[in-house]
Amino acid sequence: MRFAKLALVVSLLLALVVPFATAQGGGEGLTIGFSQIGSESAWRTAFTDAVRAEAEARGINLLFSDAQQSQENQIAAIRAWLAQGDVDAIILAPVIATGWDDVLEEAQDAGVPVVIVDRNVDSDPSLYVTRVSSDFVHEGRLAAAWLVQATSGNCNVVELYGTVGSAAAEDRHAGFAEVLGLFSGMEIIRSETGDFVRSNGKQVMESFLSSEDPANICAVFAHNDDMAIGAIEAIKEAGLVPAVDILVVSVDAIPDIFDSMDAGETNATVELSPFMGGPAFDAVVAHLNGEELPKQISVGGGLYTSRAAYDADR
Ligand code: GZL
Repeated sequence: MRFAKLALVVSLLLALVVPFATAQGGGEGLTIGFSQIGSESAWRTAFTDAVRAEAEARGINLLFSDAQQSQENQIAAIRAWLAQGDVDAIILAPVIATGWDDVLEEAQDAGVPVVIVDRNVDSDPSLYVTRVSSDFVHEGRLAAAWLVQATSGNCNVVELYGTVGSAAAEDRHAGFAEVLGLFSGMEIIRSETGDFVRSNGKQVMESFLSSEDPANICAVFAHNDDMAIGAIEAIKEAGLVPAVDILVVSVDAIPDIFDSMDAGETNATVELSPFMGGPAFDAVVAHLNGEELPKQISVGGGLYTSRAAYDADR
């Protein structure tokens, strides 16, 4: 492997995302609407629980809407809060990137600031205060860098894609494909959406295993751990050994993936912090105090191949 490529791989594995520091705490007495995508994955549920706990700790009156992965439901919830006129701010976790201009303009016209969390919107940044999120492209690059070094740059990969049109899926794919493209022996031979859902991950992996020669599948890259866990079940039911016959790398670092790692059934996961509520509430408070904020506040996460390494970083 040429030195330059190796240097890139190592640099990606060592890169850190330094979160932007805002004033900590505050928000007591505020009423904030939280439009959450749904409960499609264990990470999403952990994210919801963390936001609720943070609001409780700060004395924030949190109005919560679970959109069941429907943008229509998210927009309806935001419009209801605007009509009631009883929210000081809105936190939006957008299911997909497009289609938010109108409702964000309505919120701005109503004087209700919006903070984007997690996935992205393709609307003009003037329509929201800031976005608190991880760097999805970096997550994809990290996963690819680990796979390149684990296979010496020779691997046919099947990809379990997240929700079509979501920034998380689009950007994880982009980062993963960018690094793979540097190595002629690395190729994504199949890619299909499992919508970030565990059962879909199993079904799609079953279809890969029945339509491809399993001996030709070196690894599976799942855009989240839930789909990876579904894929692990499919690999085992096909009589193959996950993490050995077919390497497994994914994103989120949920507790269940470390159970799989302990069992030797998965290889690596990239951490996605569920603790975005604090920075989001801090951004609301800062904005309401008239402070200027950057348009991106990052939460970081590294790649882990063992529970011990993950626990050591807590
Ligand atoms: C990514 C987030 C994704 C998680 C999945 O930030 O939007 O959505 O990786 C979840 O678990 O469904």
